[in-house]
Amino acid sequence: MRKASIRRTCAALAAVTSLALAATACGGTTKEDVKNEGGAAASAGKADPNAETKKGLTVGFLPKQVNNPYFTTADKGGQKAVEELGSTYKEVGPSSATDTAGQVSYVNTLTQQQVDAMAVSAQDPGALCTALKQAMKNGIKVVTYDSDTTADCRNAFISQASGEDLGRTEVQLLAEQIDYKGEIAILSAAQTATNQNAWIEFMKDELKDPKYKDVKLVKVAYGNDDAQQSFQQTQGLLQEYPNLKGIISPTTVGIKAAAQYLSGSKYKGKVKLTGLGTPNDMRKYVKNGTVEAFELWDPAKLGELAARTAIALSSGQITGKEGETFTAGALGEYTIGENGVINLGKPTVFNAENIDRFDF
Ligand code: RAM
Repeated sequence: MRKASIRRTCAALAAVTSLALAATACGGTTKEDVKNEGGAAASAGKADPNAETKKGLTVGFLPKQVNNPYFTTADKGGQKAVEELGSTYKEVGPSSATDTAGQVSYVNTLTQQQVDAMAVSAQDPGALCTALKQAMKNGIKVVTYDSDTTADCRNAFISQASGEDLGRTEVQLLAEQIDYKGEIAILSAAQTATNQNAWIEFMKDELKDPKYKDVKLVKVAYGNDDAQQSFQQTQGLLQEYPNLKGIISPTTVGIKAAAQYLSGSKYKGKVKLTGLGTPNDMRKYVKNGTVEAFELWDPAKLGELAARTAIALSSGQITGKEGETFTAGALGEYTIGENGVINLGKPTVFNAENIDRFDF
């Protein structure tokens, strides 16, 4: 059977049978697929940095949540790059950040549609793995962006910044604002979100430093990247911990909802808030004194790097192995790091002085 027809059969099988069965039936290519020196490094053979960039590919983007402005901006960056490179872009995805089953079925749909590559932001690291492995077995290149799976379930992960930098700097930003003293809480997104949980681990580790001996993390709350739930969780935190001095919300939806609650309450300017937000969402809260400083990367560039990586993988310029390099258009040259991770760069800290220079 020719590769294309194996691919079609397997995709159809995956769509109509249980995935485990399809995986067994289509599992004949394991030697090629299993080699794992970076990400899944699922493609056989060596990278050819001089290979031509393929045109006419189809690249599917599957964000955690489609109606989240952060992902709208990220995916538009992806779309622009895909189209500039002469390929076709499509986006699918759930409208809730806790619809893990929905994400799995979108992966299966993209596999069935035989896209050439997909860029996925994982709601849950484990849940997507079987479906993503199935996609890779069908010759589809898989990159995760924003929120990773485990390394064997994708070819590369496009990380917004080093997780360690993000976790530690958010604690540093808040601690300075509360003079290194008092109770703090974290308002996160979904409890399963890989990116959020990685950052929270680094926050906890940062707090072990003796300079934070008077700072106490009292609770991690989850607003599920839903505006209303995040607002209510903030309200609940203040009710439960009336002495709370600060909140870190490492999610664009969470920090915006928390700022909205604080700014209309007696806690405005007293309970400090930092985390990850977009300048356009947060501008008014910086200007009205609710928020001093927060950080983020440029989501459009994250999407662009995900798209360019997906196309470089599909073109054979990289395989996802540590040490490979490629040029991502105007973003410049990137080197694949350990476990197939590619870091976009350093995040920007926004405050009253610089926020008007940014528009996203
Ligand atoms: C939300 C999502 C996303 C995260 C940003 C900071 O939009 O949770 O995964 O990276 O915030």
